[in-house]
Amino acid sequence: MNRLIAISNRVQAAHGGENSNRGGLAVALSAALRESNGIWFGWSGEQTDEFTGQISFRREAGVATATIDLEAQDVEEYYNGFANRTLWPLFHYRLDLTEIARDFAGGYARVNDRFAETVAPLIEPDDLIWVHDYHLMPLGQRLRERGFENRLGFFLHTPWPPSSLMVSLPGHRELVQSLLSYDVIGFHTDEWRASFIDYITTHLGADMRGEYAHFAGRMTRLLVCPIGLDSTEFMAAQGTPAARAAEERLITSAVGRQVIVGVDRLDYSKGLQERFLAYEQLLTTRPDLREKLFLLQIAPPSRGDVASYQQIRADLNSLSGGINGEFASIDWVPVRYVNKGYAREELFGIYRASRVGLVTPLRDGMNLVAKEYVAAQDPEDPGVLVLSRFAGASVQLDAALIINPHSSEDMADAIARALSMPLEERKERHAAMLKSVVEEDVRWWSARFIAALTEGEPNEDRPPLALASSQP
Ligand code: GDG
Repeated sequence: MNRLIAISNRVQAAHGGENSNRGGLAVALSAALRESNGIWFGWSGEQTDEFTGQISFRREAGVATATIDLEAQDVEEYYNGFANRTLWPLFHYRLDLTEIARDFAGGYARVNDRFAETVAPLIEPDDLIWVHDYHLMPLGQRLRERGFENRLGFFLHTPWPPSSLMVSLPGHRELVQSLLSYDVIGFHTDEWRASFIDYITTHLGADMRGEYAHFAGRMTRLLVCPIGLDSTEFMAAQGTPAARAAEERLITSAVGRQVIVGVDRLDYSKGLQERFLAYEQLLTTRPDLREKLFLLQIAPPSRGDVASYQQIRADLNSLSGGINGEFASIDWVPVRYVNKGYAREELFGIYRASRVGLVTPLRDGMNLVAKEYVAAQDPEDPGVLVLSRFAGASVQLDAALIINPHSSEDMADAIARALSMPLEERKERHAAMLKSVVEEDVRWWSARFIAALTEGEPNEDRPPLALASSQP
């Protein structure tokens, strides 16, 4: 296997902790990086007075990491700015929250240049380079400009928005065009890929032949490659003291009531307000269910420097307070709303103790919580997943109760149906979903992407190389 260089905004292998999402990407990439003696390059998360390009090398859990510090202005314009205040809302169809500012775009270009400049000396001619996510879209082109002809791949972890939204971003053409410097671009679903194809054919005049986009003499494979869970690692939590303690603690405190659980980063894309409103609707229209259930919402804060995230936090405090004020009794609190993170093993126990898993984003590239909820269930007595049709996960997990998160009534009905679903139906639905969670896991995902990226790898879809050179 050629050596792999993974590049992402943050290097997750280097940072653990309760709020981190170490499970998925870190494990998948770490395995591939170890196997190929590769390197994971990214921002350290630290700020420095003046950018020096100095790289800190470390080895963690057998993975070589290389990180750089960024200046305060970089963090403000590139990370808090263009990445989190422009691209994230735009890519989640939230034009109302998308902030357009030239400083942000400038900071984004500068940091992508800084990444290219700093990682360049680490790259050997045969290395495979795999860039991750919306923070680093132009990086491939920046490397090509520096003369690198390595195989370059890019994976988008978010949705790709419809072209009618994409064109509201100043400089959208240059940005999307820069993506066509990669050899492979991966998307979670056909829908995100189709939106991308619509954009490049309509606005750039690119030409699609099979899975390949042809543009300016290059061809780029557009791959649907849904990320999976590290199901082996996650399911190994079963029976550990931490998982058991969390499960027992929740069951004991539930005193016979059914638990409905939600676990989400505190983010407007996750549809938390709509979820709380649907739950309120359920308590209003089904008085018979009151006192027989409660909603446990775990929502560790994220991106607290961005105003829209402060706003959602305030909204949720007020919504949960309102529901509790209206419906609680002396020994029943209908919403347990927790703004802190739990260790992964504890999460396993919490999912397992819950009869309903509520995953109701308004828009989500994939959503790994849905897969975690399925993986944590007891196959002999599984809970029911209620899943938004707007999460990429709904393609593979179509045996969930699929809902429209914009409809409180739809969501409330699905929760009620989940609570009374007969054991046989629960088992059937769960078995179908578990199969996909286990078979299409995170190793399957990274192996699939790396196979597409590796030149010379057997690949029937791939047109002969002569085709590429015959392009204008
Ligand atoms: C992006 C895309 C795509 C949450 N609370 C705690 C905790 N978490 C973990 C979950 C899960 C992860 O965070 C969240 O992953 P998601 O996939 O749900 O969402 P994003 O963070 O938005 O990720 C998404 C993903 O990239 C991968 O491509 O699926 O669509 O938006 O693993 O368990 N982890 C711990 N404690 C918590 O309290 N330890």
